[in-house]
Amino acid sequence: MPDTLLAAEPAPLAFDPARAALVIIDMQRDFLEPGGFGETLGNDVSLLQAAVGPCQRALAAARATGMLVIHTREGHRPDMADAPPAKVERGAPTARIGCAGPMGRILIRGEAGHDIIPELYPAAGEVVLDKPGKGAFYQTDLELILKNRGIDTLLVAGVTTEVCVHTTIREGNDRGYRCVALADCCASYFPDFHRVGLDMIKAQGGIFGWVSDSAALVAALGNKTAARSSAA
Ligand code: C5J
Repeated sequence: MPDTLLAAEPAPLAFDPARAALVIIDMQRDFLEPGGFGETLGNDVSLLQAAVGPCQRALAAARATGMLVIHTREGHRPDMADAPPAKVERGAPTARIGCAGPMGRILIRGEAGHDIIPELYPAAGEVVLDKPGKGAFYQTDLELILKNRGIDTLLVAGVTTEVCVHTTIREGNDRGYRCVALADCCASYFPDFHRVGLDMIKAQGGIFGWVSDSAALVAALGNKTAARSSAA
């Protein structure tokens, strides 16, 4: 039974923390630090820093309840067999996916830039999900992991709001999950896209999800310490 009320738009959402997962999308050095994929595309990567502190607070609250935590990483196999040419051929020819950069080969698994930023580093036992595309469900075992854990609600954080966060929420919504974007835990290289991206989710009565934030999540989970382990 959902026993926890999350302040959200367009309406509060009742959910069961034991059946929810915090999904942190692509908080990787390649997107947040200079010299990575984000910067090679001409972006000001400092704009994404705004999401780090709120993500830390949401992550601490989720960990304290024993909630399932999933960290995703966008990237490709070193042989790039899983990288569609249509994706690779964009951007400056010397700074494309697979090219050498200051943090290793850009957006390639195992390279320094592909790793998650130290501030949000996964704890032992948390799921780290490598994905070749923008959506976390595409060509991954995410749906199987969620099914095996009885998850029905996704609390989604990370970068960027209008690309991988949006795609994942759209994919999750179509698969029947209640998807909540945690607004201050998400960020974009384009502040307007961030704002409008969140508006799109919650418009039309929540056409493909809800929008909440880290403070509301912390408040909702306030006294739910180790909900999952005590429910077991
Ligand atoms: C992008 C992402 N923006 N994680 N990836 O290419 O949003």
